[in-house]
Amino acid sequence: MFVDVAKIWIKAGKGGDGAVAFHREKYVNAGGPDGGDGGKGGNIVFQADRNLNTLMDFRYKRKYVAENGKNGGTNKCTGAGAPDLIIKVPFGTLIKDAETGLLMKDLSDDKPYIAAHGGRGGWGNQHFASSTRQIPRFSKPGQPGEEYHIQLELKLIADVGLVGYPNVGKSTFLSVVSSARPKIANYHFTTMTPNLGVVDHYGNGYVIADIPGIIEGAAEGAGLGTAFLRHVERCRMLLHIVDVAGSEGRNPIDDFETINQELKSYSPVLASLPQIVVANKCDAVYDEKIKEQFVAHVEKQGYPVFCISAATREGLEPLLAHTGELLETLPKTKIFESEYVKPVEIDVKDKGFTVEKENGVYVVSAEWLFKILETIHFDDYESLNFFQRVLQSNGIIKKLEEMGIQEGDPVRIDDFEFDYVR
Ligand SMILES: Nc1nc2c(ncn2[C@@H]2O[C@H](COP(=O)(O)OP(=O)(O)OP(=O)(O)O)[C@@H](O)[C@H]2O)c(=O)[nH]1
Ligand SMILES: [Mg+2]
Repeated sequence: MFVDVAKIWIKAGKGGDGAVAFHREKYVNAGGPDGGDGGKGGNIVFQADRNLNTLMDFRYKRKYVAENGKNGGTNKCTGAGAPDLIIKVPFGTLIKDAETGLLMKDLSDDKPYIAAHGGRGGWGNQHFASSTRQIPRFSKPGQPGEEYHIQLELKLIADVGLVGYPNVGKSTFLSVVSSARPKIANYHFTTMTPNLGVVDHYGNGYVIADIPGIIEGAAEGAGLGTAFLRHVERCRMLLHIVDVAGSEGRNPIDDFETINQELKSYSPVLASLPQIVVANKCDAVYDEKIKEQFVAHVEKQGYPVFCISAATREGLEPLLAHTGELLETLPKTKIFESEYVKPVEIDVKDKGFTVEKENGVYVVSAEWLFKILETIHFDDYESLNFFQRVLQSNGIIKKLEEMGIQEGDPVRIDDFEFDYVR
């Protein structure tokens, strides 16, 4: 079964809690705090996989929860971090925040994407000792993991999209220009799910997507509707296939206009893609005049048009060559830009802060800074440097100096206390 949309819930692991412990050793009195930090919770990671082509698995399993980090131990032992939970999806899967509908990531390459970050482990009491607080009897709990309701949406990756009425020969065309073997039959909606085929044109391969036929009113749900058009949305161009033999008594000009109208109401961007018009079933034309009128009609609108017969394979070569040449001039397959900004990043925009002096300690208050603080690893030089830069660039250091801070004076931010070093 082909499934191209799914809703799931993902939750990254919680960070392990920090430990409260004190150094114990024979003959050593009142050892310092040595409670280790909690380990990081597992992330939820999406990874595109070439062996997958449907989101069907997500119909059956809808909850994805990564493991929690382990708690910190004595002796400055950091708890073990939890492994990432990796979710495999087909190439071309869009990951959206289901609540806002905003795109988090278009998974169109091999790079893994962390959709939900595991919580950071809490600090053990080893970090909370300072000149004014030598016996910290507390540690920090691990941070919760991020969680999201996610909408997955597959948009196949192809260069060329085949569009047209049902039964005009789209699948037949795909079967004669590529090694794909879609179902072909003389009735409407033979094709119920998209098929991909690769055209090997003088070593310059391109991918064609064959989708179900479209009929008048498709935008309102007639026939199979227009939902399948999502699979040609990132195509670079369209081949618009029209039955010019009038095998079903319809007029090819009307068919052509109807389809273009349906494309437009689905997406103006899709409708404005370069189109090559393919007049198919030329072997079975009973009224040359209808065909000629059709060709004149589309040419007048500026479309290139090729008369072919997918059944007898006539006229394919010039069409494939022209398609290959046109593709060389077109931009690459569309990768959709992320629109989603994590709420924390929004909060951080407000960079106000206050500094007060309480019993000789410089106390810095700033909600946004607490959030950054939670992400800092104080054992890590890079991380610490980053934190220094944050304090510097937001004027906090300047403010402390204005207040007369001296080397070695204690500074407290949230629960974290450290000695000021120039
Ligand atoms: N005479 C003739 N018949 C053709 C040609 N191309 C396709 N057909 C026939 O037209 C019918 C429909 O072909 P399909 O390839 O299944 O058409 P489709 O556009 O994929 O149809 P849907 O999947 O239902 O939208 C089949 O009976 C084909 O054999 C052609 O060039 N000439
Ligand atoms: Mg078909």
